[in-house]
Amino acid sequence: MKKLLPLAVLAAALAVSGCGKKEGATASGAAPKAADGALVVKVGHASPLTGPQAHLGKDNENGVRLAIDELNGKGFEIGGKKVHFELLSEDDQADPRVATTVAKKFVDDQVNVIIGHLNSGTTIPASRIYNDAGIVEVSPSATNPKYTQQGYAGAFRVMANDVQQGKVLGEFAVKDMGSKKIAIIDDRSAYGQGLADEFEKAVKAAGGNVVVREFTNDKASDFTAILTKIKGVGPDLLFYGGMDGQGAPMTRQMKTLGLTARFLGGDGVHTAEFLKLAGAAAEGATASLPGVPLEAMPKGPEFKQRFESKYGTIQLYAPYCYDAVMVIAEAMKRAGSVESAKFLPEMGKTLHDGVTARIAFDARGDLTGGAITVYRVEGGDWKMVKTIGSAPDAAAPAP
Ligand code: ABU
Repeated sequence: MKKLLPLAVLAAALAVSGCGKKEGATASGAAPKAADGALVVKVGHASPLTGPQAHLGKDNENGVRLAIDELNGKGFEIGGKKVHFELLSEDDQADPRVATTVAKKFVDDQVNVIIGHLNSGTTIPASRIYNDAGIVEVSPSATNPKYTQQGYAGAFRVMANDVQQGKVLGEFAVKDMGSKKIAIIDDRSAYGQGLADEFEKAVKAAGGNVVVREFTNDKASDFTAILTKIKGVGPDLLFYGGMDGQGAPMTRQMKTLGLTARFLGGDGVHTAEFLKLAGAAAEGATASLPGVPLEAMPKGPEFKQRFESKYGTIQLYAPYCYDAVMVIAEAMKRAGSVESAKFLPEMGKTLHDGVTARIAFDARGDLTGGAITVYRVEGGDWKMVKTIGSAPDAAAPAP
């Protein structure tokens, strides 16, 4: 049991109860009001909105935006008062240093909650700042387990993590794909390296053989040197821990070099952008999603239609961002308050039938029973191979 209230939240709780602080006020200021008199709830969102991951960052931002627009559109009330959710979105450039600057800005802006950041490498350092300020953070996409292992009371995640994902991928490579000689490349990011480490552990536990391990970085575009070296070892599978901006050109360069190993990656390559960038070289590529297929969820297809009619093709994490906002809104509603000191205890009681899963959190703030789905590119599209782990209980009654 690690969920201890941070000092800032305890201080805010005392201020609320002892000093008659106004409902909706953040840790250091008065409650802002919208033009119609509604209480303003500031939702901070951070992701890379420029650079090679901008397509994913915009996807996340639009997932948050859709949720907020729908809540505002239906006149959502908290504690009997109409609230207006306001999106404050910042570009962290997928850079840990920029992310901490963004986090400090959000603290200064007195946001009520954070949805983000997109990357594990930005989420982990930023989370310390949010914890110190007593701000609740829900990550829709950062899968490195360390994020929720730091003991921060306000840190939550709405998808499975890379211990779960790496285990499934390692076992899948050895048992399902029958791989005998496995090569690994990672991008040295918290996500890419962390997932590759978990994958390697699982391969070895399943009796598999890792014959070579190389690394690149999350800005690279030319992998000729490491792929040539790897070709010399003759692997039958190449696992890449990293994002689509590198994974896609890597598959093209594998073809050019005559490296016939099958390509396997994590959620960072399971995107629409990967298909576009890799073209014909994507065919046969396998990748995972730390969740269940959207189509398999009761509200999934309808969400997809609603989202895509406004923002275009879902890249990857938009539905998780949408769910993250809804989880927060419900916790605030149950608490009758938008103050973290009051709604944080409600976060642990979450039982939300979302678009992506039936969402509940364990003591660390991780999604309970997170499933992993394996996909393969066939005919130019991602096709589900199998889902491993807890399937959502669609029939369960809503709370
Ligand atoms: N989950 C993969 C992309 C985001 C991250 O964890 O860095």
